[in-house]
Amino acid sequence: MPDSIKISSNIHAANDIVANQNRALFAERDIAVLNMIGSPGSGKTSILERMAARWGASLAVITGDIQTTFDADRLKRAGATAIQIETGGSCHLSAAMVQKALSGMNLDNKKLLIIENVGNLVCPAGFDLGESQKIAVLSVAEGDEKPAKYPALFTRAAAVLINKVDLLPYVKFSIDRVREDCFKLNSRVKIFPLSCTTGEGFKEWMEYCEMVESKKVF
Ligand SMILES: Nc1nc2c(ncn2[C@@H]2O[C@H](COP(=O)(O)OP(=O)(O)O)[C@@H](O)[C@H]2O)c(=O)[nH]1
Ligand SMILES: [Mg+2]
Repeated sequence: MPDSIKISSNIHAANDIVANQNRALFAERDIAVLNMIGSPGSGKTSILERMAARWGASLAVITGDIQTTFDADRLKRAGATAIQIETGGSCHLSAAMVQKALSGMNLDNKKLLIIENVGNLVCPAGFDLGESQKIAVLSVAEGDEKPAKYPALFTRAAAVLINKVDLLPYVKFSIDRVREDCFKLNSRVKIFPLSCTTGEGFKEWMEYCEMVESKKVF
């Protein structure tokens, strides 16, 4: 048992070294970076497509999946600058994977980079990629008890995007409960109810991104 604890702490220590190199690169290039984490199907790519419609190629995205380039293809079609990481099985992105992707990405004239992590509420929360902030995405169809059940992500997330609010008439989900549970874990968290279908909430969410970009919120 002690051996497995040691291996895990070595993995995190090795990851942290590369995450700090990524962070130094982002600071040098004056680019804000959000690490977007949520379940498969919560709407991460759909949110980014709406953002791409506004910011076009100045929005840079690194998107992670086990396999396929579907998401990067979608985001390029939506106008963003996008690159895909296929992890081949890993349930989260590591700082080294992001570093490798960055070597193939032109960051000139980019102010905001979003890393769409592999769909998973658990593992990605434990790996620093060098980001400015972690952003959690939770859709209303997943259930309002998820922040209480999966606190690692919701403790670390600077903002929680509650997506698919257009489905609220059809599912049992309390935004107030999510708000309360998230505040218990992190009293500074910002909550953004969103719908990619109707566009609800995007004005506020994109204003927040602009504040992160201009370093008005950390
Ligand atoms: N009703 C509704 N469906 C959504 C919304 N956002 C995404 N979807 C749908 O949810 C599914 C998964 O979306 P996707 O962006 O691929 O999720 P990801 O796996 O988190 O990247 C797709 O069928 C989307 O069309 C939303 O706000 N409302
Ligand atoms: Mg996706």
